[in-house]
Amino acid sequence: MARTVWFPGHMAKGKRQLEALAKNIDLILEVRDARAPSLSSSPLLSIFAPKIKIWTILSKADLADPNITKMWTEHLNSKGLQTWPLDLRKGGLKQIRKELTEKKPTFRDLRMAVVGIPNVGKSMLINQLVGRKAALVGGIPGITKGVSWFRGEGFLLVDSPGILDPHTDARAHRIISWIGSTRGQVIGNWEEHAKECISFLIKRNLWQGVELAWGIKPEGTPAEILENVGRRLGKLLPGGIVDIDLSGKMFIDAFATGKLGKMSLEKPGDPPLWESL
Ligand SMILES: Nc1nc2c(ncn2[C@@H]2O[C@H](COP(=O)(O)OP(=O)(O)OP(=O)(O)O)[C@@H](O)[C@H]2O)c(=O)[nH]1
Ligand SMILES: [Mg+2]
Repeated sequence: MARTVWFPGHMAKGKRQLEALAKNIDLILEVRDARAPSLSSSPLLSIFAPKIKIWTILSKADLADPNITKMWTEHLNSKGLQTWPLDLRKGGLKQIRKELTEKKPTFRDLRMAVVGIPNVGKSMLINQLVGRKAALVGGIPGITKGVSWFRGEGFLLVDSPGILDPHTDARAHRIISWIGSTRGQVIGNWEEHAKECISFLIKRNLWQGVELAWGIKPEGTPAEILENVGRRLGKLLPGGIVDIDLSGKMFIDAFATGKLGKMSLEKPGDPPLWESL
């Protein structure tokens, strides 16, 4: 029987470790995925004192619709969260570094915690800020397993494991798997995930990227469309039958890594995404 959410032991441990050091933090860097900034917000912010300032990093901005990212940036800024949309692979953190220098206390380093759900780019942000490959980065969620400190010029940063809220609606966890932030296979099978994602994209008028990438039209049932994806990608079993499970995985992986074009799943003020599943 498939579990509905993914909350392995290292998340519970990471949360306890962060709670233990929360009172030593001057600034929180919360990393969210620019394609779904509300869905990908961290469930951990409540462990920090409310007076601690939060900066929001909208990572993977290169995979999101730039106009919608601009709307999010304005929206989050207006809520008092200083917001930075970034392609963390490229850098562009000069302004952040400058502002961090201005925030440094006189007699000690500035202490920051980097928090966020899995696979949003927390460790990559740390590497960009310290200017070297210090933290382990990887394309699957659950790479960072514990809390560790890194030193930059005038600041200390704590990296933490990606942590999900196990109490969030199971449908939210399914969408989180589309952006690569939970282990999809833990919460369902690839075929079902892909079919749900296909019907969501068609319903939301977000199919153009798939058509451009693979020349597949949004015609037929999600099952038929997924079969077309499998044929297009050559994912065939002996006898020419499409390997539907593998095709589903390929579809979700391509979506998560931006191969199906720039896509934003939600706008500020939208009802929770999972309600439309
Ligand atoms: N396209 C794109 N990819 C990014 C960006 N930031 C991170 N990535 C990719 O996202 C994946 C996850 O990056 P990590 O830094 O390991 O993410 P994390 O949040 O530390 O992940 P966990 O430790 O598993 O929670 C890697 O494959 C990165 O190359 C970005 O801004 N744009
Ligand atoms: Mg990490």
